[in-house]
Amino acid sequence: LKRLAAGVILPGILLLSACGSAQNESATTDGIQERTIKAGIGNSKMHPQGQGMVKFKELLEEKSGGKMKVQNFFDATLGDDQKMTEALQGGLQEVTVPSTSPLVGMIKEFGIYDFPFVFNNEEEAYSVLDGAIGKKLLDKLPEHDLVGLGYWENGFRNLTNSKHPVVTADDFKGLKIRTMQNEVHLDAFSKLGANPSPMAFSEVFTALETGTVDGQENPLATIQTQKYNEVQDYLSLTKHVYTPFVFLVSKKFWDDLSEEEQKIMSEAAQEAGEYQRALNRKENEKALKYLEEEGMKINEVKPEEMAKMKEVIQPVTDKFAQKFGPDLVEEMMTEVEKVRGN
Ligand code: 2Q2
Repeated sequence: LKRLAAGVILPGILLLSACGSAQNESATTDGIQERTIKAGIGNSKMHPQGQGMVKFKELLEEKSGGKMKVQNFFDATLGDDQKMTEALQGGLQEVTVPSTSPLVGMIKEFGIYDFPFVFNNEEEAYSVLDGAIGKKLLDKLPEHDLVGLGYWENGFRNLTNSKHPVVTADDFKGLKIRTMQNEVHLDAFSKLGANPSPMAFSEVFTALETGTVDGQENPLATIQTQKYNEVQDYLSLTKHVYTPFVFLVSKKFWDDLSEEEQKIMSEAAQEAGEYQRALNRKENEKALKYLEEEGMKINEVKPEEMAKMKEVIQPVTDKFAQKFGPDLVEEMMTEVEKVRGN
């Protein structure tokens, strides 16, 4: 009888507890429906941004009890930043995490992040992005059928080219440089005497390989994962702009979510963003060593030369500050001074 009882009772208890936990599980996830989220980026899966998307997928699937599934697409297979952002606006894709720079044609205020030599380090950038200013810009997204869940890190941009080292402000003269599709970058490189050529990210490697352009500028992890070292001889550590990524969600999709679904999606994007920023900084350190081992001729740029570059570009910054909102620019500079002063 004991054996029988044990036989019957135990599974019964297990069944009950299973039901119970199943019951609990459905209780914690009853505001969550089965959903599939197409998430596309331009970088590769191995890039810190790609690893951030893998983390986002893990976190959201875990938080939703497996109901909200993320399909990640890398290497611009769903298109470049502008195309994927338009797909979100049309409700054809749910998530993308572009640089803010190619979106300035749509949300002009994002252009303040393209001003050169504003931030000395990542902490200064985070104080602006994660504070009132960053939020002000995210709050402009819904009117463009987009929702912004925070900023990830593309990072400080450095120049590569196939002609010569860039050590002084004069060294940009005559270089054909690919830029993002962004009017501030275009004007700034023109002011330095370069010949800027705006193009989408996925076209850059071929343009460098064929010599259509002499150079490009991107953070170190991107230079490594895009294998630009195979078609570029010189790397100059200009650190001329800090570019953020912005985590975008289609508003059409977002408005259909329950409060609970919105909450866990925000949490997943935020937590994956913290992970991605830390990974990006680590990978940038490793990329520098890798690129040196791969034979790139690397040069630092002296602070006084950076100051000279900033001075040459100042008329461009002043022009766009008027366009993007002088108060907003003033607020950003004040925030940076405050953090720098601490
Ligand atoms: O130079 C670029 O275009 C890159 O910095 C990209 O903005 C970035 O890598 C991603 O937005 C590409 O999807």
